[in-house]
Amino acid sequence: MDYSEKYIDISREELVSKVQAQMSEKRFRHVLGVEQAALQLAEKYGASMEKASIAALTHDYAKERKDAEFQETIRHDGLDPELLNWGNEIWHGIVGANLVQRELGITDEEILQAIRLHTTGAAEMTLLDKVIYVADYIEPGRSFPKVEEARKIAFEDLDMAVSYETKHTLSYLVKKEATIYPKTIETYNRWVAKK
Ligand code: DGI
Ligand code: FE
Ligand code: FE
Repeated sequence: MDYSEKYIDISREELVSKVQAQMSEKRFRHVLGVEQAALQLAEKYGASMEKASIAALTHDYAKERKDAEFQETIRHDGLDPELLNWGNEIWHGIVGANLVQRELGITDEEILQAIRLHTTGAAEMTLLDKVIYVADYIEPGRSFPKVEEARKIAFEDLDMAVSYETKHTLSYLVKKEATIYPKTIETYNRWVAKK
């Protein structure tokens, strides 16, 4: 795909190499899978394919950074200090978006927000946020028991796919007795809970 240079001043190929340099081969394959799924969803639902490609390629850009770098970024960028109570799973999107902005020069707020929300979702999600959130869950490399069902729903009704993913992620976290990030609960209340 050719980028218009509106959102990033390098080509897709150059972005792919920069992303590859940040992560393991396995995670890089995941990222390419997310891009593939995101492009299909963007095409089906009418989101920007270029923004979907850039957000998908960068969504896990910071995932292999050390905790100390995230902690330093939270302090340096003046992000909510409450974030310091969390860990890589929550930081790599929310804090990672700032590293993407700084290091790759991406300033488009829609792209940055899709990166920020990709792990937890949110009560309010744009079409691009949903595309990235769902693509991350259904990309071709994912293999968990209900992934085929999630893929089917994703191409029938994107909001239902957000709901399906949120419900299953939350029940997985509860089963593990993981600490639930408040935004994850907000996502559940908006997209899953019966009104
Ligand atoms: O980065 P990926 O592995 O591609 O996927 P992701 O960013 O959607 O999720 C990363 C991890 O974050 C995954 O193991 C689930 C976890 N997670 C999602 N919501 C929460 C969470 N972990 C905690 N502790 N609390 C949450 O609310
Ligand atoms: Fe992630
Ligand atoms: Fe991911």
